[in-house]
Amino acid sequence: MAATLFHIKALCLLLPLLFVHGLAQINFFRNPFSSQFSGEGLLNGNGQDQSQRTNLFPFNFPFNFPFIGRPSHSNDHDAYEDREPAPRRTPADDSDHNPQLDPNARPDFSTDFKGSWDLVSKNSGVSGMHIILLPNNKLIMYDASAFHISDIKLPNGQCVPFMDKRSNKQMTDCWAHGVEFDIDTAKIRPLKMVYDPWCSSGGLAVDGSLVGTGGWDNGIKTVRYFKPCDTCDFNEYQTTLADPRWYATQITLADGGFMVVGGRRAYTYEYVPPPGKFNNKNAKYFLPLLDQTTDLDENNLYPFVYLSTDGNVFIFANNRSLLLSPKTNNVLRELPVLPGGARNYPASGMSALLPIRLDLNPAVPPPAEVIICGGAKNEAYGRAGRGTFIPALQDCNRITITDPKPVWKTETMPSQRVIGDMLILPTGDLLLINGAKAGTAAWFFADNPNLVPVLYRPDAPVTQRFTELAATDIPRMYHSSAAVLPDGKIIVAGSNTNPGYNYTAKYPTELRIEKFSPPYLDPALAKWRPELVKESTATELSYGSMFEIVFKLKGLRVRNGDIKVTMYSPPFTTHGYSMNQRMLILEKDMVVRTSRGMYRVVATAPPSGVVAPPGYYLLFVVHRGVPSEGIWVRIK
Ligand SMILES: [Cu+2]
Repeated sequence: MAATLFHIKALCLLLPLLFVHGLAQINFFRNPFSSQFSGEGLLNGNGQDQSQRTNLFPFNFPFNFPFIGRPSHSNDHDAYEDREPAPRRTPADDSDHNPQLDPNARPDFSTDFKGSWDLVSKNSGVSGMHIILLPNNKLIMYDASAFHISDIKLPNGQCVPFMDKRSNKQMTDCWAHGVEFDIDTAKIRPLKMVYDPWCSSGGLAVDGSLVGTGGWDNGIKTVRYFKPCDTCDFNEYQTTLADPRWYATQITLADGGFMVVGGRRAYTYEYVPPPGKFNNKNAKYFLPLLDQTTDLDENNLYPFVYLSTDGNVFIFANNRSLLLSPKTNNVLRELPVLPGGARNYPASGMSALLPIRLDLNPAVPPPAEVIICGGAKNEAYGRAGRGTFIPALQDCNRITITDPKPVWKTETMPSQRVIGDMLILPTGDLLLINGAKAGTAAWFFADNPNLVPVLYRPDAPVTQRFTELAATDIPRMYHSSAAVLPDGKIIVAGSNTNPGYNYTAKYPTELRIEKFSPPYLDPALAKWRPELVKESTATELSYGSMFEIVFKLKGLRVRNGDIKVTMYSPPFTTHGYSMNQRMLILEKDMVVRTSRGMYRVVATAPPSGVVAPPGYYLLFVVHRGVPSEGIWVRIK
C-alpha cells in the first residue's frame, strides 16, 4: 500500500502541469525539474515552420445625521435638488442579507452604465503575468526570464548570461523580463531580473517596496526587492528561501513581515527573512494540508491565504482550508470542505477576503469573511490535456472564518470562470474579470474566454448581487492580470498561454494594456463624485487614532450616512489571485460641511496590524457608491 501511495505521489510530483496529458506528441519538454525545456518541438509540433514565424522563442527554457453647517438653499449657485435616485439596493428584507448594512445609508446612486474599456497601451514590452501597483503610481510587471524573450531590450546594451541547457552553450539574454509602467502616461522602463520570477509570489513591504519571492529555476529560492523610484532596479538575493517556491503564495503578517506558503512540491511555509539574510533548510514548517490536497494534477498551488482579523492565518488549498497561528505555528482547526471541484492552480478559481467592516460595531475583532468563486472540476486539467475543455465552475462561496462553526454559503455567478481575477473595488464591491469559461490554467489548457466582467455586491440581497458589465474584445487567458488604480479604474494586462512570445497563436501573447472603468465611473455620476483634498487630509496614520479627511463635493446635501471611508492595500496579482488584497471600511465621525462644497470627516484608523498590516494603502471617500480618487496613506 505504502509503496503504491509512494508511486502515486511520485507520479503526481513528476506531473509538471504544463503539458503532460495527451501532449506527448508535442514533445517540447522533457523533465521540467531538470530545466530541460525546449521550445523547438512545440513550434514544430504545431506543424508550423519556425523559421517563418514572427513569434519569438529563440532559446530553450522551460456605510443619519443631517449634515452640520449651512443648510442648502435653492439660491446656492451650485445647489441642485437632492434628488432621490431610484434605489439600487432593496431594503434588508432578505434572510441571507448581510445585517451589517448601515440603516441610515441611502441607496447608492443608480446607473445603467455597464462600464467602458480603453486601450491605453499597444505594447507593454513585457506581458503582465505578475503585476503590483507601487505608492509612486508605477505598476511593476514581469513575466519570466525562462523565455529569454520579450518585446523590450535591457537598457544600455546590457545582457544577462545564461547557460543554454540544451546546447550546453553559454548564451546571453538581452531582453528585459520586467518593466515599470507609468499608469498615467503608459511609458515603460525596462527592469533587469537575473533570477527567474516565473510563476512567483509577492507583496508590498512596509516601506512601499515590492518584495517578490520564488519563481523557477535559478529564481526558485530567490527574494527580490524593488524600491519605488524612477531609477531603481531589482535587488535580488538568489538563495534566500528554505524551500523552492514555484506557484507559492506570499502574504503580509501583522508586523508587516511576509509568510510564503506552498509551491510545487513544497508542502511547507516559511517566513521571509530581512534582506540579505537567508533561511537555512530547517527554517520552514511542514503543512500536511498541502501534501494531502495535492491531486494528481495538483489543484492546490497558489493557495488562497489571508491574515484573519483575529491574527490567525487562513489557508485554503484545493477544497480544504484551515486556520493556523503564526505565533505558535500550530494548526488551530480545519474548516468545512468546499464541495464542487478544485479551486487552486491549475483549477484556478478566484478568491478575496471580503471588506472588513470597522464602521458599524467596534467589536473586536471584526468578523472576517472569505469568498471563493469559480475554478474547475478536479479532472479538468487532465481532460484539457486530452483536448477537451470542460466547463469551469460557476459557483461563489462565502465563509466567515472567524465564526467558531463556519459554513459555506453558495451562490451562482452569471457565467463560469476559471483563471479569472477578483478585485475589491474602492466601494467595497467586487469585480470578477478576465479568464475563461472552460479548461484550466497552464499553457493551451483553457478555451472560451470570458470577456464579460461581473460586479458582485457582497452586501446586497442575494438575488441582486451579480451584474454583468461591458465586455472587452481582448481575451485575457492564462497569465493575465488586473489591478485597481487610484482613480478607480482597473488596469488589465497580460495573457500568455504560450511558451515564449507568440503573436499568432489562437490566444496570442498579449502586450496590450487596457483600462476598465466600472459603473461608478458613469459620466452621469461624475457630479456626485467626491474629491479628496490631499493637502488637508492626514496621510500618516497611527493605529486606532482619529484622523481628518477633507473632500469637495459641490452642490449636494451630504448626509452622514451617504459617506463611507475605505482603505485598500494594493495586492500582488498573478495567476488569478491577488495576494494581500485587503479592504477596510473605516469607522467615522459625523460628516461636517465646512464651506460651500467642502466637507470634513474624522475617521478612525484601523486598530492594529492584525486588522491592517502596516504600510501603504489607498484611501477613498465613497459617496453613495461613487468613490473619490484614492490618495496614498501610510499606517504604522
Ligand atoms: Cu504560470
